Amino acid sequence: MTDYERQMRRALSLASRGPATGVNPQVGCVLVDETGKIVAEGWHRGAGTAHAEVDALSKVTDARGLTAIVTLEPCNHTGRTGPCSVALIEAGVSRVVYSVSDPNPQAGGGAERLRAAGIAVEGGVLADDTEQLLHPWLTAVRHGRPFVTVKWASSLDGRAAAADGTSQWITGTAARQHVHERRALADAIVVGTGTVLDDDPSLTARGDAGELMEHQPIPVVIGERAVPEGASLRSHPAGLIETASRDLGAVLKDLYERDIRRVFVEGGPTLASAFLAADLADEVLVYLAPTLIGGPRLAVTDLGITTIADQRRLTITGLDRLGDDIVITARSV
Ligand code: AOF
Ligand code: ZN
Repeated sequence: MTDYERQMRRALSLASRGPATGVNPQVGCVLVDETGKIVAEGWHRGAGTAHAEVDALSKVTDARGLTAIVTLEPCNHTGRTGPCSVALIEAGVSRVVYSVSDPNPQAGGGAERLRAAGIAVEGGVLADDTEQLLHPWLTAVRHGRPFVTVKWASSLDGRAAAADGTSQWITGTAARQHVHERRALADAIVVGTGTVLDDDPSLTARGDAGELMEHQPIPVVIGERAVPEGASLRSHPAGLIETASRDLGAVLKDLYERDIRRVFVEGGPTLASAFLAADLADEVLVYLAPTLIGGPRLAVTDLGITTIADQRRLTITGLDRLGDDIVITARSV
């Protein structure tokens, strides 16, 4: 491992201290002297707070001649805070080493601006690691819509409910707790009105003892029927977004404009299938219970695929046992 890689590893670990949700990415930065010693560390704590580079720079009195190792290309814009490229130039650093280019069209161009100011700039260090850490954020910004996880729970034979519609409970408590942890990694939870009317879900992210987690994604209900006055969702701590649009691409674009970068689609089969059919699912999260139900209530319905050549191949990125159940994460290739 080179020195830059070792220092980038540290910057990545600092980055992961920041919030995984919200409009801004997790970013870390270390400043090193000419002997390779880390003299300052910084990380980003969420939108509106200092960027990682500025946080690190604030820890030294004189940054002249130092090298900045940063997990994302320094930004070049004035957003909620000023441009990091300019902060690094003014501080007098002599070299900037970053991992992944910033795909945000408003913020990009930092590397060029630094080079134009005579600073040595190198990108791509530990790029695979950063791509993995920031996968949902990078995917969202590259597509200009939130990263979409579609979740369902089913029997081993792929059913989400029995013929009469009863579905509680197919999976066990460990799987259900896992769902809460995954909800808390999203900015929004999306459901159809059918699920709201049938189940009256609260859609909060709760811990083992039923307590509310610190971060609560906002519920988004898609459908023409209104959410009833007394519905549990009406007292959700993060508020409620309702939309009657059937155009899922337009719904996602609207959510992106509201600074939502990660959505968790939770129900039910009709909505999950609509996201899958529209090719708007970046990831599926499938809970499989060792039970057989049979019958017509499939977890995923028609995807518009009529011949095997059109099947949608995925790559499995995660596989775990949760009590008696299995959880599989898979992504589009
Ligand atoms: C960096 N370092 O630590 C972060 C960056 O609204 P702002 O000012 O917070 O800018 C947000 C954008 O800046 C964000 O979308 C991303 O492109 C970049 N984030 N850049 O150099 C950081 N958090
Ligand atoms: Zn910045």
